[in-house]
Amino acid sequence: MSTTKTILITGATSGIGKATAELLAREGARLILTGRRIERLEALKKELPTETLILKMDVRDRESTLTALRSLPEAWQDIDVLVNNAGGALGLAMADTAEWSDWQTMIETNVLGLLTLTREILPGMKARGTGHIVNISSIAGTYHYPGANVYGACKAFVTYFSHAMRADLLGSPVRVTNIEPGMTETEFSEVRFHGDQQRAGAVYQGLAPLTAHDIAESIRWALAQPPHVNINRIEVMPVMQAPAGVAVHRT
Ligand code: NDP
Ligand code: 8X3
Repeated sequence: MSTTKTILITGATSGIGKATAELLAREGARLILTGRRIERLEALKKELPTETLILKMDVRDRESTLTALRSLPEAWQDIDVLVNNAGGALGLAMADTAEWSDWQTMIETNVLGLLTLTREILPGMKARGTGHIVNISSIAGTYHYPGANVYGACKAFVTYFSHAMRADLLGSPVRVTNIEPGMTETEFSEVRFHGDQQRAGAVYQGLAPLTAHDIAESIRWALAQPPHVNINRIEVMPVMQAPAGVAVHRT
């Protein structure tokens, strides 16, 4: 990867976003790291061996997100790579009992937040004739499981939108990659279960889940391809997880 690439990663305060920042920093990229927990970004910036700019950003807040992006110093405005990673699940309740606020937050973060960043940054990439957008979707966007209703639908949106952008961008050198991880041990489950660490820990017991670094490595590989190659999608699961068919209820 060229050492001159400027890469913006949303949700770099933990998990996949943080691991991606750490990996790409070692490759020499200049990083713009965003998230709500600015103190974590400040600590991460100190550890990274590369030029790094941090931005406090809540992707649900479109106005302040746009203001932050438009206030970037001139030398940081030409973003070569956007990693739309900020997101997550809230709750695992069935559709008849799920919390409305959880649904709303998931849509605002995983769908609208990703659209805000993309719509703002993509025109510059297209005008400059260079760029790569990496969207972090999920296997939940392809394979249903009970309680993933709106989370899975958000990720199905991300997967569809990634492929639709490829169609829109045909004829432009701008690339789009959709990453679809399975179970990855991060703060994901702690967030999903509203801070219940015991319930979150149980998700990863008795199996070897993916690590955030595993997914960062997929992102790094997709970015490292020569300019004529577009990796459309990467679906990754732990060996100990598999799509296991259609369920039947018997009386
Ligand atoms: P983490 O909870 O560890 O990280 C989530 C990141 O998203 C944090 O940096 C968080 O930052 C950021 N974020 C959440 N909400 C907002 C917001 N409103 N504004 C800005 N940033 C936000 O989970 P993961 O690393 O696992 O999740 C990263 C992505 O990977 C998500 O899109 C998730 O859906 C996806 N994914 C995860 C899988 C897994 O099993 N872990 C599998 C498949 C996909 P902060 O709270 O500081 O704002
Ligand atoms: C997270 C992956 O399998 O927990 O998107 O839904 S899974």
